[in-house]
Amino acid sequence: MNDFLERSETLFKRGQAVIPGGVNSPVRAAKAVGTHPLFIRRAEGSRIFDADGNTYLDYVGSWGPLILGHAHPRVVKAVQEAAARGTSYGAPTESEIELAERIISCVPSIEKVRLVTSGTEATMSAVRLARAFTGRPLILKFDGCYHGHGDSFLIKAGSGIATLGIPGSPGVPQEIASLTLSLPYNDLEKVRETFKTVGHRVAAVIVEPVAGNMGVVLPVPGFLEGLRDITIQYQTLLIFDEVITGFRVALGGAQERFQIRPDLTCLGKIIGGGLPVGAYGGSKKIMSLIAPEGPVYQAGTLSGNPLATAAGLAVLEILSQKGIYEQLEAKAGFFFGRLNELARSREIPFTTTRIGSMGSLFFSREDIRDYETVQKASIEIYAQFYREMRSRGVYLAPSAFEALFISLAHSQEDLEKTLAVADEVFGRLRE
Ligand code: HOZ
Repeated sequence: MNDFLERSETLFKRGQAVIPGGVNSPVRAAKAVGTHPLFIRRAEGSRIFDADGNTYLDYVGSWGPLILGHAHPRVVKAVQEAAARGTSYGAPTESEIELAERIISCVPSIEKVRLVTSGTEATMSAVRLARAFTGRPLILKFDGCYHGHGDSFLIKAGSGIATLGIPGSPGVPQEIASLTLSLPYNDLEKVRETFKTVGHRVAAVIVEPVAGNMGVVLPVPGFLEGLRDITIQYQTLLIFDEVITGFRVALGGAQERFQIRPDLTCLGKIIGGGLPVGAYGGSKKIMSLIAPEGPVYQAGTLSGNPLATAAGLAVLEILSQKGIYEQLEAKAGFFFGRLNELARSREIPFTTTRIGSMGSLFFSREDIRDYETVQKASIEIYAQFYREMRSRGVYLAPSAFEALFISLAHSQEDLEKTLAVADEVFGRLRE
Protein backbone atom coordinates (compact mmCIF):
# COMPACT_ATOMS: atom_id res chain seq x y z
CA MET A 1 0.00 0.00 0.00
CA ASN A 2 1.16 3.48 -0.92
CA ASP A 3 1.38 5.41 2.35
CA PHE A 4 1.76 8.76 0.65
CA LEU A 5 -1.39 9.37 -1.32
CA GLU A 6 0.00 11.83 -3.78
CA ARG A 7 -2.97 12.06 -6.10
CA SER A 8 -5.53 12.26 -3.26
CA GLU A 9 -3.46 14.98 -1.54
CA THR A 10 -3.20 16.98 -4.76
CA LEU A 11 -6.91 16.67 -5.43
CA PHE A 12 -7.69 17.68 -1.85
CA LYS A 13 -5.61 20.85 -2.21
CA ARG A 14 -7.25 21.62 -5.55
CA GLY A 15 -10.71 20.97 -4.07
CA GLN A 16 -10.08 23.25 -1.11
CA ALA A 17 -9.63 26.20 -3.47
CA VAL A 18 -13.12 25.81 -4.91
CA ILE A 19 -15.23 23.79 -2.43
CA PRO A 20 -15.55 24.70 1.28
CA GLY A 21 -13.07 22.46 3.08
CA GLY A 22 -12.51 20.62 -0.20
CA VAL A 23 -15.52 18.36 0.40
CA ASN A 24 -19.24 18.40 -0.22
CA SER A 25 -20.10 16.95 3.20
CA PRO A 26 -17.99 17.67 6.29
CA VAL A 27 -17.33 14.23 7.82
CA ARG A 28 -15.67 12.90 4.70
CA ALA A 29 -12.85 15.45 5.08
CA ALA A 30 -11.38 12.97 7.62
CA LYS A 31 -10.29 15.87 9.81
CA ALA A 32 -11.55 14.17 12.96
CA VAL A 33 -9.30 11.18 12.35
CA GLY A 34 -6.27 13.35 11.75
CA THR A 35 -5.76 12.75 8.08
CA HIS A 36 -6.93 13.68 4.60
CA PRO A 37 -9.71 12.12 2.56
CA LEU A 38 -9.21 9.47 -0.04
CA PHE A 39 -10.41 10.53 -3.45
CA ILE A 40 -12.29 7.64 -4.96
CA ARG A 41 -12.02 6.67 -8.58
CA ARG A 42 -14.31 3.66 -8.70
CA ALA A 43 -15.87 0.93 -6.61
CA GLU A 44 -17.04 -2.64 -7.12
CA GLY A 45 -18.55 -5.16 -4.73
CA SER A 46 -16.87 -4.83 -1.34
CA ARG A 47 -14.03 -2.70 -2.64
CA ILE A 48 -13.26 0.91 -3.44
CA PHE A 49 -10.29 2.13 -5.46
CA ASP A 50 -8.61 5.47 -4.80
CA ALA A 51 -7.02 7.97 -7.14
CA ASP A 52 -3.54 6.65 -6.28
CA GLY A 53 -4.37 3.14 -7.43
CA ASN A 54 -4.92 1.61 -3.96
CA THR A 55 -7.69 -0.87 -3.19
CA TYR A 56 -9.64 -0.90 0.06
CA LEU A 57 -12.22 -3.19 1.64
CA ASP A 58 -15.04 -0.73 2.20
CA TYR A 59 -17.14 -0.71 5.38
CA VAL A 60 -18.75 2.69 4.77
CA GLY A 61 -20.85 1.67 1.76
CA SER A 62 -21.68 5.29 0.96
CA TRP A 63 -22.83 5.65 4.59
CA GLY A 64 -25.24 2.77 4.44
CA PRO A 65 -27.22 2.47 1.24
CA LEU A 66 -24.99 -0.03 -0.56
CA ILE A 67 -26.37 -3.08 1.15
CA LEU A 68 -25.70 -5.12 -2.03
CA GLY A 69 -22.19 -3.72 -2.38
CA HIS A 70 -20.90 -1.30 -4.98
CA ALA A 71 -21.98 -1.35 -8.62
CA HIS A 72 -24.22 -4.40 -8.28
CA PRO A 73 -24.78 -5.59 -11.89
CA ARG A 74 -28.58 -5.48 -11.62
CA VAL A 75 -28.55 -1.95 -10.24
CA VAL A 76 -26.07 -0.76 -12.86
CA LYS A 77 -28.17 -2.29 -15.64
CA ALA A 78 -31.37 -0.72 -14.29
CA VAL A 79 -29.73 2.71 -14.12
CA GLN A 80 -28.17 2.40 -17.58
CA GLU A 81 -31.47 1.39 -19.12
CA ALA A 82 -33.29 4.19 -17.33
CA ALA A 83 -30.67 6.77 -18.35
CA ALA A 84 -31.07 5.78 -21.99
CA ARG A 85 -34.76 6.70 -21.67
CA GLY A 86 -33.95 10.15 -20.22
CA THR A 87 -32.50 11.33 -16.92
CA SER A 88 -35.33 13.49 -15.58
CA TYR A 89 -38.80 14.46 -16.75
CA GLY A 90 -40.25 16.40 -13.82
CA ALA A 91 -43.44 14.48 -14.58
CA PRO A 92 -45.01 11.31 -13.16
CA THR A 93 -43.78 7.84 -14.16
CA GLU A 94 -44.94 4.27 -13.66
CA SER A 95 -41.68 3.37 -11.98
CA GLU A 96 -42.25 5.79 -9.07
CA ILE A 97 -45.63 4.14 -8.45
CA GLU A 98 -43.92 0.74 -8.47
CA LEU A 99 -41.35 1.94 -5.97
CA ALA A 100 -44.08 3.43 -3.74
CA GLU A 101 -46.04 0.16 -3.94
CA ARG A 102 -42.95 -1.82 -3.05
CA ILE A 103 -42.15 0.42 -0.05
CA ILE A 104 -45.75 0.19 1.19
CA SER A 105 -45.73 -3.60 0.90
CA CYS A 106 -42.54 -3.82 2.99
CA VAL A 107 -42.80 -1.09 5.64
CA PRO A 108 -45.63 -1.91 8.08
CA SER A 109 -46.81 1.62 8.98
CA ILE A 110 -46.73 3.20 5.51
CA GLU A 111 -49.99 3.38 3.57
CA LYS A 112 -48.97 6.31 1.37
CA VAL A 113 -45.51 7.61 0.61
CA ARG A 114 -44.03 10.72 -0.98
CA LEU A 115 -40.65 10.41 -2.70
CA VAL A 116 -38.13 13.22 -2.19
CA THR A 117 -34.43 13.60 -2.96
CA SER A 118 -32.66 13.05 0.36
CA GLY A 119 -33.14 11.99 3.95
CA THR A 120 -32.84 15.63 5.03
CA GLU A 121 -35.75 16.54 2.80
CA ALA A 122 -37.77 13.63 4.17
CA THR A 123 -37.32 14.64 7.84
CA MET A 124 -37.94 18.34 7.17
CA SER A 125 -41.13 17.52 5.30
CA ALA A 126 -42.31 15.00 7.91
CA VAL A 127 -41.96 17.58 10.67
CA ARG A 128 -43.86 20.19 8.66
CA LEU A 129 -46.59 17.64 8.11
CA ALA A 130 -46.68 16.73 11.83
CA ARG A 131 -47.00 20.40 12.78
CA ALA A 132 -49.80 20.88 10.28
CA PHE A 133 -51.63 17.73 11.39
CA THR A 134 -51.47 18.53 15.11
CA GLY A 135 -51.49 22.34 14.95
CA ARG A 136 -48.62 22.35 17.48
CA PRO A 137 -45.20 24.02 17.28
CA LEU A 138 -42.68 21.90 19.24
CA ILE A 139 -40.69 18.86 18.22
CA LEU A 140 -38.76 16.54 20.49
CA LYS A 141 -35.59 14.79 19.39
CA PHE A 142 -32.77 12.96 21.17
CA ASP A 143 -29.17 13.99 21.88
CA GLY A 144 -26.79 12.52 19.33
CA CYS A 145 -29.53 11.63 16.85
CA TYR A 146 -29.08 13.20 13.45
CA HIS A 147 -32.00 13.89 11.18
CA GLY A 148 -30.24 15.71 8.36
CA HIS A 149 -29.26 19.35 8.30
CA GLY A 150 -32.64 21.07 8.48
CA ASP A 151 -32.58 24.05 10.87
CA SER A 152 -34.81 22.36 13.44
CA PHE A 153 -32.54 19.33 13.78
CA LEU A 154 -29.10 20.89 14.34
CA ILE A 155 -29.48 20.85 18.09
CA LYS A 156 -27.30 18.38 19.99
CA ALA A 157 -27.17 16.48 16.73
CA GLY A 158 -24.98 13.53 15.85
CA SER A 159 -22.94 12.75 12.73
CA GLY A 160 -20.94 15.75 11.43
CA ILE A 161 -22.10 18.01 14.26
CA ALA A 162 -20.81 15.50 16.83
CA THR A 163 -17.69 14.83 14.77
CA LEU A 164 -16.80 18.51 14.66
CA GLY A 165 -17.70 18.88 18.36
CA ILE A 166 -20.08 21.81 17.86
CA PRO A 167 -23.28 22.18 19.91
CA GLY A 168 -25.38 23.50 17.06
CA SER A 169 -24.92 25.63 14.00
CA PRO A 170 -24.64 29.38 13.59
CA GLY A 171 -27.32 30.47 11.17
CA VAL A 172 -30.10 28.67 13.00
CA PRO A 173 -32.14 31.48 14.64
CA GLN A 174 -32.78 31.07 18.35
CA GLU A 175 -36.51 31.33 17.63
CA ILE A 176 -36.30 28.16 15.51
CA ALA A 177 -33.92 26.31 17.84
CA SER A 178 -36.25 27.00 20.77
CA LEU A 179 -38.97 24.95 19.09
CA THR A 180 -36.80 21.81 19.30
CA LEU A 181 -36.37 19.98 22.58
CA SER A 182 -33.56 17.45 22.84
CA LEU A 183 -33.40 14.77 25.53
CA PRO A 184 -30.98 11.92 26.27
CA TYR A 185 -31.56 8.85 24.08
CA ASN A 186 -33.02 5.86 25.94
CA ASP A 187 -34.23 8.02 28.86
CA LEU A 188 -37.95 7.47 28.97
CA GLU A 189 -38.32 9.09 32.38
CA LYS A 190 -37.10 12.42 30.98
CA VAL A 191 -39.57 12.12 28.12
CA ARG A 192 -42.41 11.51 30.60
CA GLU A 193 -41.40 14.52 32.73
CA THR A 194 -41.12 16.77 29.69
CA PHE A 195 -44.49 15.70 28.35
CA LYS A 196 -46.13 16.48 31.70
CA THR A 197 -45.28 20.14 31.20
CA VAL A 198 -45.29 20.68 27.42
CA GLY A 199 -46.79 17.50 25.94
CA HIS A 200 -49.87 19.31 24.63
CA ARG A 201 -47.57 21.57 22.54
CA VAL A 202 -45.42 18.80 21.01
CA ALA A 203 -46.29 18.05 17.39
CA ALA A 204 -43.88 15.15 17.02
CA VAL A 205 -41.26 13.02 18.66
CA ILE A 206 -38.64 12.20 16.03
CA VAL A 207 -36.22 9.39 16.75
CA GLU A 208 -33.75 7.12 15.04
CA PRO A 209 -35.25 3.82 16.29
CA VAL A 210 -31.68 2.58 16.35
CA ALA A 211 -29.34 5.55 16.53
CA GLY A 212 -26.81 5.42 13.72
CA ASN A 213 -25.28 8.87 13.80
CA MET A 214 -23.51 8.90 17.17
CA GLY A 215 -22.19 5.52 16.28
CA VAL A 216 -24.78 2.78 16.51
CA VAL A 217 -26.74 2.88 19.78
CA LEU A 218 -29.52 0.37 20.32
CA PRO A 219 -32.78 1.28 22.01
CA VAL A 220 -33.03 -0.28 25.47
CA PRO A 221 -36.00 -2.63 25.88
CA GLY A 222 -39.13 -0.57 26.45
CA PHE A 223 -37.77 2.73 25.08
CA LEU A 224 -39.52 2.68 21.70
CA GLU A 225 -42.64 1.10 23.22
CA GLY A 226 -42.66 3.86 25.83
CA LEU A 227 -42.36 6.57 23.18
CA ARG A 228 -45.27 5.01 21.34
CA ASP A 229 -47.43 4.98 24.50
CA ILE A 230 -46.60 8.55 25.52
CA THR A 231 -47.17 9.95 22.04
CA ILE A 232 -50.54 8.19 21.80
CA GLN A 233 -51.49 9.54 25.21
CA TYR A 234 -50.68 13.14 24.20
CA GLN A 235 -51.86 12.83 20.58
CA THR A 236 -48.37 13.66 19.40
CA LEU A 237 -47.06 12.04 16.22
CA LEU A 238 -44.21 9.56 16.46
CA ILE A 239 -41.75 9.86 13.57
CA PHE A 240 -39.23 7.11 12.96
CA ASP A 241 -36.20 8.35 11.07
CA GLU A 242 -35.32 5.12 9.28
CA VAL A 243 -32.93 6.73 6.81
CA ILE A 244 -30.27 4.30 8.03
CA THR A 245 -32.31 1.44 9.52
CA GLY A 246 -34.91 1.22 6.75
CA PHE A 247 -34.37 -1.92 4.64
CA ARG A 248 -31.12 -2.37 6.61
CA VAL A 249 -32.04 -4.01 9.91
CA ALA A 250 -34.98 -5.86 8.32
CA LEU A 251 -36.97 -5.56 5.11
CA GLY A 252 -39.54 -3.52 7.05
CA GLY A 253 -36.85 -1.61 8.95
CA ALA A 254 -36.61 -1.13 12.71
CA GLN A 255 -40.38 -0.85 13.01
CA GLU A 256 -40.69 -4.42 11.78
CA ARG A 257 -37.86 -5.63 13.96
CA PHE A 258 -39.20 -3.97 17.14
CA GLN A 259 -42.86 -4.28 16.20
CA ILE A 260 -43.69 -0.61 16.77
CA ARG A 261 -45.90 1.34 14.42
CA PRO A 262 -44.83 4.97 14.10
CA ASP A 263 -47.17 7.59 12.60
CA LEU A 264 -44.62 8.74 10.04
CA THR A 265 -41.48 7.11 8.68
CA CYS A 266 -38.55 8.79 6.90
CA LEU A 267 -36.47 6.75 4.48
CA GLY A 268 -33.30 7.63 2.62
CA LYS A 269 -30.58 6.62 0.25
CA ILE A 270 -31.04 2.84 0.50
CA ILE A 271 -34.32 3.03 -1.47
CA GLY A 272 -32.38 4.52 -4.37
CA GLY A 273 -29.50 2.09 -4.33
CA GLY A 274 -27.19 4.99 -3.49
CA LEU A 275 -28.73 7.47 -5.90
CA PRO A 276 -30.10 10.68 -4.37
CA VAL A 277 -33.49 9.78 -2.96
CA GLY A 278 -35.54 9.90 0.23
CA ALA A 279 -39.15 9.34 1.20
CA TYR A 280 -41.63 9.93 3.97
CA GLY A 281 -44.82 8.05 4.53
CA GLY A 282 -47.54 7.13 6.95
CA SER A 283 -51.26 6.58 7.21
CA LYS A 284 -53.56 7.72 4.41
CA LYS A 285 -55.20 10.14 6.83
CA ILE A 286 -52.00 12.00 7.69
CA MET A 287 -50.50 11.83 4.21
CA SER A 288 -53.68 13.25 2.67
CA LEU A 289 -52.67 16.65 4.05
CA ILE A 290 -49.85 16.89 1.53
CA ALA A 291 -50.30 19.06 -1.56
CA PRO A 292 -51.98 18.67 -3.98
CA GLU A 293 -54.29 16.38 -1.97
CA GLY A 294 -54.13 18.78 0.97
CA PRO A 295 -52.61 22.15 1.91
CA VAL A 296 -49.14 21.18 3.24
CA TYR A 297 -46.67 22.23 0.58
CA GLN A 298 -43.64 20.19 -0.43
CA ALA A 299 -42.24 19.78 -3.95
CA GLY A 300 -39.16 18.97 -6.03
CA THR A 301 -38.19 18.64 -9.69
CA LEU A 302 -35.99 15.63 -9.00
CA SER A 303 -38.48 13.89 -6.68
CA GLY A 304 -39.21 10.43 -8.05
CA ASN A 305 -36.30 10.78 -10.46
CA PRO A 306 -36.35 7.90 -12.98
CA LEU A 307 -32.74 6.83 -12.39
CA ALA A 308 -33.23 6.72 -8.62
CA THR A 309 -36.50 4.83 -8.84
CA ALA A 310 -35.01 2.30 -11.27
CA ALA A 311 -32.04 1.70 -8.97
CA GLY A 312 -34.28 1.56 -5.92
CA LEU A 313 -36.60 -1.00 -7.47
CA ALA A 314 -33.67 -3.22 -8.42
CA VAL A 315 -32.32 -3.08 -4.85
CA LEU A 316 -35.66 -3.69 -3.15
CA GLU A 317 -36.43 -6.62 -5.45
CA ILE A 318 -33.22 -8.32 -4.39
CA LEU A 319 -33.74 -7.49 -0.73
CA SER A 320 -37.21 -9.03 -0.89
CA GLN A 321 -35.74 -12.45 -1.75
CA LYS A 322 -35.78 -15.07 0.97
CA GLY A 323 -32.74 -15.44 3.20
CA ILE A 324 -31.07 -12.08 2.49
CA TYR A 325 -31.28 -10.72 6.03
CA GLU A 326 -30.18 -14.07 7.47
CA GLN A 327 -27.06 -13.88 5.30
CA LEU A 328 -26.32 -10.35 6.45
CA GLU A 329 -26.86 -11.35 10.07
CA ALA A 330 -24.49 -14.29 9.76
CA LYS A 331 -21.73 -12.21 8.17
CA ALA A 332 -22.02 -9.37 10.69
CA GLY A 333 -22.41 -11.72 13.68
CA PHE A 334 -19.21 -13.50 12.74
CA PHE A 335 -17.31 -10.26 12.07
CA PHE A 336 -18.27 -8.35 15.21
CA GLY A 337 -17.98 -11.43 17.41
CA ARG A 338 -14.47 -12.16 16.23
CA LEU A 339 -13.43 -8.50 16.43
CA ASN A 340 -14.45 -8.39 20.09
CA GLU A 341 -12.50 -11.59 20.80
CA LEU A 342 -9.38 -10.16 19.17
CA ALA A 343 -9.59 -6.92 21.16
CA ARG A 344 -10.22 -8.85 24.39
CA SER A 345 -7.22 -11.10 23.82
CA ARG A 346 -5.06 -7.98 23.52
CA GLU A 347 -6.72 -6.30 26.49
CA ILE A 348 -7.82 -3.29 24.47
CA PRO A 349 -10.62 -1.23 26.04
CA PHE A 350 -13.08 -1.95 23.29
CA THR A 351 -16.73 -2.66 22.78
CA THR A 352 -19.09 -2.88 19.85
CA THR A 353 -22.75 -2.27 19.23
CA ARG A 354 -24.62 -4.02 16.45
CA ILE A 355 -27.98 -4.78 14.99
CA GLY A 356 -28.10 -6.87 11.82
CA SER A 357 -25.46 -5.65 9.39
CA MET A 358 -24.79 -2.27 11.01
CA GLY A 359 -22.70 -1.63 14.07
CA SER A 360 -20.02 0.54 15.62
CA LEU A 361 -16.66 0.18 17.30
CA PHE A 362 -16.01 2.07 20.55
CA PHE A 363 -12.68 2.23 22.32
CA SER A 364 -14.30 2.10 25.71
CA ARG A 365 -15.26 -0.29 28.50
CA GLU A 366 -18.57 1.50 29.04
CA ASP A 367 -21.92 0.09 28.20
CA ILE A 368 -23.02 2.26 25.25
CA ARG A 369 -26.56 3.54 25.72
CA ASP A 370 -26.65 7.26 24.87
CA TYR A 371 -24.64 10.22 23.67
CA GLU A 372 -23.01 10.66 27.06
CA THR A 373 -21.60 7.12 27.14
CA VAL A 374 -20.60 7.40 23.47
CA GLN A 375 -18.55 10.48 24.31
CA LYS A 376 -16.59 8.57 26.93
CA ALA A 377 -15.05 6.37 24.24
CA SER A 378 -11.63 7.46 23.02
CA ILE A 379 -11.80 9.35 19.75
CA GLU A 380 -8.00 9.54 19.71
CA ILE A 381 -7.64 5.75 19.66
CA TYR A 382 -10.39 5.50 17.04
CA ALA A 383 -8.47 8.00 14.90
CA GLN A 384 -5.28 5.96 15.18
CA PHE A 385 -7.19 2.76 14.47
CA TYR A 386 -8.80 4.38 11.41
CA ARG A 387 -5.47 5.55 9.99
CA GLU A 388 -3.70 2.25 10.60
CA MET A 389 -6.57 0.26 9.08
CA ARG A 390 -6.72 2.54 6.06
CA SER A 391 -3.01 2.31 5.44
CA ARG A 392 -3.48 -1.50 5.35
CA GLY A 393 -6.37 -1.39 2.89
CA VAL A 394 -9.46 -1.27 5.11
CA TYR A 395 -11.74 1.75 4.77
CA LEU A 396 -13.83 2.66 7.84
CA ALA A 397 -15.96 5.72 8.58
CA PRO A 398 -13.65 8.69 9.16
CA SER A 399 -15.42 9.53 12.43
CA ALA A 400 -15.98 7.72 15.72
CA PHE A 401 -19.62 8.84 15.53
CA GLU A 402 -20.70 6.89 12.47
CA ALA A 403 -21.62 3.30 11.67
CA LEU A 404 -19.81 0.39 10.05
CA PHE A 405 -21.85 -1.39 7.39
CA ILE A 406 -21.50 -4.93 6.10
CA SER A 407 -22.95 -5.66 2.70
CA LEU A 408 -23.90 -8.81 0.85
CA ALA A 409 -20.78 -8.28 -1.24
CA HIS A 410 -18.46 -8.85 1.73
CA SER A 411 -17.21 -12.41 1.37
CA GLN A 412 -15.99 -14.61 4.21
CA GLU A 413 -12.51 -14.08 2.83
CA ASP A 414 -12.96 -10.26 2.94
CA LEU A 415 -14.11 -10.43 6.54
CA GLU A 416 -11.26 -12.70 7.59
CA LYS A 417 -8.73 -10.49 5.84
CA THR A 418 -10.14 -7.45 7.65
CA LEU A 419 -9.98 -9.26 10.99
CA ALA A 420 -6.35 -10.18 10.40
CA VAL A 421 -5.58 -6.52 9.68
CA ALA A 422 -7.54 -5.43 12.77
CA ASP A 423 -5.59 -7.89 14.90
CA GLU A 424 -2.31 -6.44 13.67
CA VAL A 425 -3.56 -2.90 14.31
CA PHE A 426 -4.86 -3.79 17.79
CA GLY A 427 -1.32 -5.00 18.48
CA ARG A 428 0.09 -1.62 17.44
CA LEU A 429 -2.38 0.29 19.61
CA ARG A 430 -0.75 -1.29 22.65
CA GLU A 431 2.66 0.02 21.67
N1 HOZ B 1 -23.39 12.63 7.82
C1 HOZ B 1 -23.37 11.62 6.86
C2 HOZ B 1 -23.38 10.25 7.45
N2 HOZ B 1 -24.17 10.03 8.59
C3 HOZ B 1 -22.16 11.77 5.99
C4 HOZ B 1 -22.55 11.90 4.61
C5 HOZ B 1 -21.36 12.07 3.64
O1 HOZ B 1 -20.37 12.67 4.00
O2 HOZ B 1 -21.51 11.63 2.53
